[in-house]
This record gives sequence, C-alpha cells and structure tokens, in this order.
Amino acid sequence: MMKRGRQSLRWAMGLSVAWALWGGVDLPLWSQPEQVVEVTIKDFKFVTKQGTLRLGVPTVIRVKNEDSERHDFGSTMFEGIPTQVERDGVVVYGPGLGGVFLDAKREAAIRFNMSRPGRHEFRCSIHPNMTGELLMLNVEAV
Ligand SMILES: [Cu+2]
Repeated sequence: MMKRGRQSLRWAMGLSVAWALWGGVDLPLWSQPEQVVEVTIKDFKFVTKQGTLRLGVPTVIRVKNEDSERHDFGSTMFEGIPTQVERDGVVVYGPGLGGVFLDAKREAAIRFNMSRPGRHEFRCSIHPNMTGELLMLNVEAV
C-alpha cells in the first residue's frame, strides 16, 4: 500500500518534470489554444483559409504543397520573433526565420505568436509571382 503510493508519487513527479521541460522550451506557444491558418499550395498558387486572427495568440500556419514542384513559404511577418518550424517530424526554432522550403507533396507547420497587426504578405522565393496574405486584427487577446 505504502509502496504503491510512493511509486505513483514518483511517477507524478516525473510527469511534472517532463511537463516543465516540455513547457520550458516553448511555453508561450502552449499556454493558450492555437489559432490555425491553412495554406495550400496548388497549381502555383497559395490558397489560404483563415479565421479571425488575433494579436498575441499562439498561431500555427499549416502549409501544404500539393504541387509536384518545390515551393517556398516565406514572409517578413516572422522577422525578429521566435518561430518554430515542424517539418518531417523535425522541429527547428529560430528568431526571424525567413521561410520554409517544401518539396513536392510535403507539408510543414510554422508556429509563432502574432505581434504585429495588419496585412502580412507571404511569397514563394522560387516563383516570385506567387504571393498571398494574412490579415491580423488589431485586437489583443483576452
Ligand atoms: Cu513556388
């Protein structure tokens, strides 16, 4: 009885340590639910699905390349802010990330915290006529 109790306590402590380590890495991104933007690249065009995007809310942009060509999703909106990119199961962190290259039929998730209102353009650096934009509302999260 005692032994079992101590074991589950140890287990619980292990969990909270794991949680702290996990949260310590990307706490600002996990403290609130994410707002999701879906960007599909098809026929050399960006097709964007977004709801109302609020400032100060963790945001994930899911980019999917449905073409048979390599494309790039790049934007100045990530400049100077911590950004996390998940692609092929690999997560990369960096401030002011320029963009993400996507081979044919691949996808990536870009996570960051919106800090600037207005329209934010993104583009493909390989095909300069491929552009799209996101609209960020000037509303602080409650
Ligand atoms: Cu392209």
